[in-house]
Amino acid sequence: MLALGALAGVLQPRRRLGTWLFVALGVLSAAAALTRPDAGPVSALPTLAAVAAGSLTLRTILPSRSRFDPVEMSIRGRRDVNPPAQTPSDPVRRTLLTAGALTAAGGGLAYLGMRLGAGTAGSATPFALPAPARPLPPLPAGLEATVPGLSALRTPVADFYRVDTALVLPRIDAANWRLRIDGDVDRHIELTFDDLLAMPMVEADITLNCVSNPVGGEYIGSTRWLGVLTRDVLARAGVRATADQILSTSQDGMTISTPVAALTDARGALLAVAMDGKPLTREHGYPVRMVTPGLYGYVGATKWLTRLTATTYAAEKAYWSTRGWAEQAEVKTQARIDVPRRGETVAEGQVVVAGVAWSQAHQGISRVEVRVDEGPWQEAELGPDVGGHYWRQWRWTWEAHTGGRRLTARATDGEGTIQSSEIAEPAPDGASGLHMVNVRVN
Ligand SMILES: Nc1nc2c(c(=O)[nH]1)N[C@H]1C(S)=C(S)[C@@H](COP(=O)(O)O)O[C@H]1N2
Ligand SMILES: [Mo]
Repeated sequence: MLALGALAGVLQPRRRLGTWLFVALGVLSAAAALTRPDAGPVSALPTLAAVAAGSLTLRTILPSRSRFDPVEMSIRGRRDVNPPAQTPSDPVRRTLLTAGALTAAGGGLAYLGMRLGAGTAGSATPFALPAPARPLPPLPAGLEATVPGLSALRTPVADFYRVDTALVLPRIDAANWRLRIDGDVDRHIELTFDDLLAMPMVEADITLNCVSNPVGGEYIGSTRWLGVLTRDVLARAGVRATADQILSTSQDGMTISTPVAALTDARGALLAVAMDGKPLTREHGYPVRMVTPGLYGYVGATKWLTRLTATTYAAEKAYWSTRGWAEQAEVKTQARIDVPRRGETVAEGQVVVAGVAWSQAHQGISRVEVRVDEGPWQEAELGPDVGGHYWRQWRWTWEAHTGGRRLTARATDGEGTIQSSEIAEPAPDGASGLHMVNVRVN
């Protein structure tokens, strides 16, 4: 924006091209703002104000060409036998002062706007969480207490990764929130937030991960969710047998498609209202989001959910399906090494190697093995079992000998299948390959 502002200033003396540049950018950004799904006529106001401010600024600091005419200025300078060095009436000085004041005012306003916008970023109106019909026992203590650097068994909400297309977080008032269920169903229905909370509440420990997570990456988090079963909600509308996809829509227009089967089978897909014992934060989908065990977030975890449409994969394509990502994608089994870190130098002797592993689509983790360089695979000790939809911590004690070493981990799922060692990029349906970490032993 600074560069464009400077460009406008340079262009302005030529037929007021600077003003036209502002107008052109204004039209472009007003169009962008007005075509947002939740836009109203006022969405164009900030842009109009910006164009007006920009043009006014150009007029104020570059009033006309002649004042900057170098010839005129030099004549004026010669005429002043004893020029009052730099009076405020000096056009250059006045221009600089005006421009400086306007820049400061603009910066202040921008800062104020950001503060106002961010003021409620994390907070949403709290509500009393209903009790689950069958509460789960508390989560067991994880291995992180004894292994510094290991991912906590339960990811704190503040550390939970965030991935979405929302430039501005949707601001939803739970009291006005409605969930529309339509498409190929027996009855089109609409649920209020209270309707939802009145249904049987379910607690579930589920690990969520992003399809764009590279091998060893950070786009994964695990927590205890509270919500209603997606299948209970869909049953109220009666999804017809001809539908194979539920297209879910977020307040901001983002769409995600999920197989009907994944939302209605025994895995227990949820419409969640809380994570880690507290209402969802705005970042994570307040007031209601989907959580579908075994599927990557982009095909099962719609945040700011407002609509469920029963349809078919042949008829409707979701946001990412038209942008190079697979229409359907199950989470791939993976093991990640958290400690030691890549490039770390460790002391010779006993070194704890530890991490997490997950296989939400294949009954959780039954084994994790580690090897040093091309050595034999050695079985790691597993942390507490929180169920097949949740990641599992692991740790292994290594007798480390000096030199550059490569640690590799691999997981075996609950069905006995070893994870794929074939290297695949995240696109189109999730990364695969073994996580390797190079360390130095001294
Ligand atoms: N409305 C909406 N929901 C969304 C997305 C989005 O862009 N918009 N991104 C999805 C993706 S790609 C992932 S991985 C998860 C991430 O959820 P989190 O940000 O709560 O961790 O949300 C999913 N739900
Ligand atoms: Mo994602």
